[in-house]
Amino acid sequence: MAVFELVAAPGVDLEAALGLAPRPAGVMRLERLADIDMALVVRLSDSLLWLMPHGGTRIAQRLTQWLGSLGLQSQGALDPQAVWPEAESRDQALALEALGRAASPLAVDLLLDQHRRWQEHRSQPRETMDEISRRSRFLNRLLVPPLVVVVGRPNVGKSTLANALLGREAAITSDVQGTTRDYVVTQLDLAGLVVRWCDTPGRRDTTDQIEREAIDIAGELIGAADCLIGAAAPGIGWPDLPRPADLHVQLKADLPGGNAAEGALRVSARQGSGLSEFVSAVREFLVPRDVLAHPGPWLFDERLAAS
Ligand SMILES: Nc1nc2c(ncn2[C@@H]2O[C@H](COP(=O)(O)OP(=O)(O)O)[C@@H](O)[C@H]2O)c(=O)[nH]1
Ligand SMILES: [Mg+2]
Repeated sequence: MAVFELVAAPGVDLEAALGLAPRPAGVMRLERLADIDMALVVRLSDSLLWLMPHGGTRIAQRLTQWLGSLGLQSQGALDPQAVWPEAESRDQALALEALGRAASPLAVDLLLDQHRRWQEHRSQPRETMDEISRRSRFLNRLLVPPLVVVVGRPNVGKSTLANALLGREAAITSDVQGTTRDYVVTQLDLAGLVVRWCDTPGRRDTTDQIEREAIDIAGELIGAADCLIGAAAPGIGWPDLPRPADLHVQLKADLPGGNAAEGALRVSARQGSGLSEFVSAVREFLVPRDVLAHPGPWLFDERLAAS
């Protein structure tokens, strides 16, 4: 799924420009964008808005056109060598540009090495462009933060987990089931990999309008997730999901009675146990270590393939 990251110039109200109602930071909503597509929309800060449209490449192109017609310029429209005249090559100029928008600290050293790697590849290819492309799909997650969605029944400990990873009280935790009604999205640094972390509210069967919308968002999110995590806890079973979870985590591991499913990680967010193993597992799923360590070039920008 495409992600549009919109950065506002000072004084620009992005939501107003897009014809959307203002929303609190971090709260995800499902919106219709100019009759083009439905999209998950979340504002991360005063100047940062993410659009995650449902549709594929064609829809993404139409959205890009629409955003252009609103005066919102795409970064890819600029000539990198004009912006980075000190770059030794076009590859290096592209790398410097990517460096400016890379979300993850892990991207820095890799990007700085790309000029050399592409030079090597262009003089003596060791891999096909398809192979490079396949690895790059993982590495591109260092530029645009991948979407991690945690799903579990109410009270399983999802928000407490998010808070423990974040190290501050961003999400709301409560003993009362269903009190966290909103989908809360935050950027989280998982040992060098920055992700969009989505804390889902507890799902309940109800005809209530807000709950209905929440359930629609859940469907979109589960489809869009780069990493879907199913959560259970002692006395609280696994959630029913429309597709298998990528990872399973047993929360509240400090409490007795958890029947750890095979391969499930065990975490106590309250005591902090199992957190670093959990972070490693999510990171490994999204950007495997062998991909990070591979010496070949990274197709971090489609324009590299053309030159
Ligand atoms: N013993 C224990 N309790 C926890 C742990 N994590 C969360 N809880 C408690 O479980 C309850 C529900 O947690 P919450 O994070 O709001 O669950 P959510 O509904 O899945 O978001 C709260 O009272 C938390 O304090 C844990 O690791 N150990
Ligand atoms: Mg919660």
